[in-house]
Amino acid sequence: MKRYSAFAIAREALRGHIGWERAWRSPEPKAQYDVVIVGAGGHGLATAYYLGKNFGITNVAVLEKGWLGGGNTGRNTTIIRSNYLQDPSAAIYEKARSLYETLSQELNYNIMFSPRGVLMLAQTEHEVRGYRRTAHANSLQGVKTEFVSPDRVKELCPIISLEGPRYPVLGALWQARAGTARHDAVAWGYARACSDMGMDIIQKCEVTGIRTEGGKVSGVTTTRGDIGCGKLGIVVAGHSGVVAEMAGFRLPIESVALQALVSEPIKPCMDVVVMANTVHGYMSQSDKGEMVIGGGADGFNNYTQRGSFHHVEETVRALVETFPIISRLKMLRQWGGIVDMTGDRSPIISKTPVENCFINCGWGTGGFKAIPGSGWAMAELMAKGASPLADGFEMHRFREGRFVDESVAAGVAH
Ligand code: FAD
Ligand code: PYC
Repeated sequence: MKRYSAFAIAREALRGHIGWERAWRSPEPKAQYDVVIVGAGGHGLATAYYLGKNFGITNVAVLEKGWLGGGNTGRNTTIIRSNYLQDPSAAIYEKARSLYETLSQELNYNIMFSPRGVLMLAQTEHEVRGYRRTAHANSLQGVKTEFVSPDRVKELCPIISLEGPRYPVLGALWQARAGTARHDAVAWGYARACSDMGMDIIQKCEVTGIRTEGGKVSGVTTTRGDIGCGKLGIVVAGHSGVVAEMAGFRLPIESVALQALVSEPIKPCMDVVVMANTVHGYMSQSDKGEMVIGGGADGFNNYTQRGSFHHVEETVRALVETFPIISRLKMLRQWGGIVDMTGDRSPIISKTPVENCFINCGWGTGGFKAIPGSGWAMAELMAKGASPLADGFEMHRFREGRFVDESVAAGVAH
């Protein structure tokens, strides 16, 4: 694959852009692969990429029922941070954040990583104590965060109202190297790199069944025919329960809609990300100038990719009291994604009861930030049978009561 560069842009500009190649191939599925990954979201594609890059395993197919990146990866609000509380979480989220820092160069694809900093506002004494505790835990974990004063919050984000009609801003957990990235570019960049390594990314190919022989996975049934495989990775987020059932096991996962919205574009007014979890809303400004906004998840299980109206109203109300400047902004569009929630709000990266069948799911409302670290861990687990980064995230932890409780750090009420 030809490299993208400033020189290539200049060359193509001069010759009418006739020389750009397709970013990835669209091959017909083969009868057999060493590894099949179900789901071409960020986590599935990153798994395939690190299988090739770190372990030289390239006879890989990634099967996607819709279009690449069309699930939650292309629907999220792109917040990247690693300020979690528990050690296993800090390890995998910080690995992901640090990989994001150089991902554009590594993939030769501009994922527009913007380490603009994330503020998580503390608006009650309880939150102040909680975030101070997180900052202490993070310093022991080697994750750079700090608890900052209201004055510093105002300095970092002048459009915030510190008083608020209901809750004052008492401080914030600040991670300066956290930020955002262009969500679908992350999927596209990994896809292009996988295709370049000879892997097959097959879109419009829904997995409808999982075949086993003697308790071991042997392949999948799809809308484009049967495909055999030595190992299978299920990485389908909101549909994890459905696909696990095809393999004959159940997951402690609930699927609900989480939604987001964007405003009309305005001049630059905010160069950090703010999460206000008490009033409950979060906001950042995109490079186009739109305010990117999100709130809570639906309170009932569903598979819609829309979300309900009352969340839009509650979220906008919360953000208007935090940022009065946006009160007359028009909202442009709204959408939703189906997120996969576990009881402890931590992911599952695990072997399953079916031999050679692995699962990566449960990222719920917060998996975009984890994509590179999750792919790294899942690839290692699939190639070697164990990964230090996946330790603690096994699915049997729920049976044994070994939770990795991140319900506060998840940052989104559910
Ligand atoms: P997906 O991107 O959903 O990919 C799974 C793929 O599997 C889909 O493309 C789907 O079509 C495919 N699939 C399903 N079933 C089958 C089948 N049977 N056969 C073949 N393919 C199948 N996280 C953050 O870190 N920061 C945020 O700011 C943030 N904001 C969010 C805002 C919203 C509105 C939403 C919905 C989510 C947000 N998240 C955020 C969460 C994040 O988007 C997800 O955790 C993450 O994108 C999950 O990636 P994935 O690759 O596992 O899933
Ligand atoms: O995990 O940081 C997060 C997040 C923000 C919005 C949705 N998820």
